[in-house]
Amino acid sequence: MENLKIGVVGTGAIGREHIRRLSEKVSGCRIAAVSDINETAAGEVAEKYGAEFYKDSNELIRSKDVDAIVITAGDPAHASLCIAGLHAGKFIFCEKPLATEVPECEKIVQEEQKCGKRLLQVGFMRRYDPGYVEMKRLIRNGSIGTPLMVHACHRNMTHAPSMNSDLSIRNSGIHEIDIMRWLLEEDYDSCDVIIPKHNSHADPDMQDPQIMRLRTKSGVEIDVEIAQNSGYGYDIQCEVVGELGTIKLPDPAKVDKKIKGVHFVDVNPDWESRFSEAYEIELAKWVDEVKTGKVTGPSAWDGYMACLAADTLSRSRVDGERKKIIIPEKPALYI
Ligand code: ISE
Repeated sequence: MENLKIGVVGTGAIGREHIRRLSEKVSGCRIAAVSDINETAAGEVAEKYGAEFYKDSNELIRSKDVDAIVITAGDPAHASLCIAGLHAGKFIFCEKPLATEVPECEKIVQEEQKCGKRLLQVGFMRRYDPGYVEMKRLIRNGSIGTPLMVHACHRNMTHAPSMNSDLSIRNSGIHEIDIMRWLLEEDYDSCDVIIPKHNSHADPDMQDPQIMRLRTKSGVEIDVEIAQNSGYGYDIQCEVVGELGTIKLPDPAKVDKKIKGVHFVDVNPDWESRFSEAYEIELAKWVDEVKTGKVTGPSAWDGYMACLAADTLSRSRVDGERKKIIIPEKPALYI
C-alpha cells in the first residue's frame, strides 16, 4: 500500500519529535506537509523532510495531498483544528489534551458522531508504555484481586515559564487522569486537590506540588502527586494495591551501577526519554490502523472524559471542595 501522506500542524518540540519518529522509525508513511504559526520554524522542518510548507493550517487540513493530520500545535488551538479535520473527513491524531475546555470537547464529540465513524485519536501515549500495558494485563487477569487503591506520582524536573497551578492539572495531570481510567476500566465519581507545603523553587503564585485525588465509581481511591520542580529528574511512579497483591510500574530498563563505592541507577531527565518507546509504538500503530480505515487508540470520548475530570479537579483546587464528576451518557460510536 502507498505511504500514508501526513500533514503536521505544529512544529514545536513535540511536533518535531513526532515528525522525526514518523520519518525515521515508523514505516508506511511520510511527512507530506507542515504548518505552524512560527513560519520560520515550519519552513525549516519542511525543507529538512522534503514536505510542503503551508502558511494556512486549514488549507493543509483540506489539501488533497494530505491523507491524515497530526495536531501538535499549542493546546488552545487543538479544538478548532480537530473540528476542521473532522469537517475534511480525515483521520486525526491530536496530542493531549484534546482541548482545553469541556464545551470544546463536547463539540468535537458531536462533530465526530456526524462523521459516522471514529476518525480521531488522542495522544495519550502512556497506554502504549510496556510497563502500564503489563500492569493492565495483571489487573485484568485477576493477579492482584480487586483493585482498592492507586498511589502515583508525576514529577517534572523543572517547568516551562508558561506552567501554572491550573496547567499542572490540565497539561501534566491529564496523563494520570487518563491512564488510571484506562488501567481500572472505570469512570470517576468524585475528586479533590490537596495542597502541600510550597516548593520554594516554584513561582510564588504557583501551587507546586499538588496532590490530585480521584475516586472511581466502584470506590477505588487514587492519589497522584503532581510536581513541577523535583530538582532531580523526571519521575513517574504508579502502584496499584489490590485485595491479593500489589503491582508497581517499572522504569524502562537502566543499568544498575556500582562505581567507586557508589551504587546507583540514572534517573530519566525528561518525558521524551522516559516515554520514547511508548511514542514510537503509539505512532506506528496509528499509521497501520489509519491505513486499514479503523482506529482503536484513545478516542475523542476519552479525551473528553479526561478534560472533564481535569476541569472538575481545577475547580476543586480553587475552592477546596470535593466535587462530583458528572459523566454524560456515552454515545454508541464510543462503545
Ligand atoms: C508535558 O506536556 C507532557 O505531556 C509530559 O508527558 C508530561 O509529563 C509533562 O508534565 C507535561 O508538561
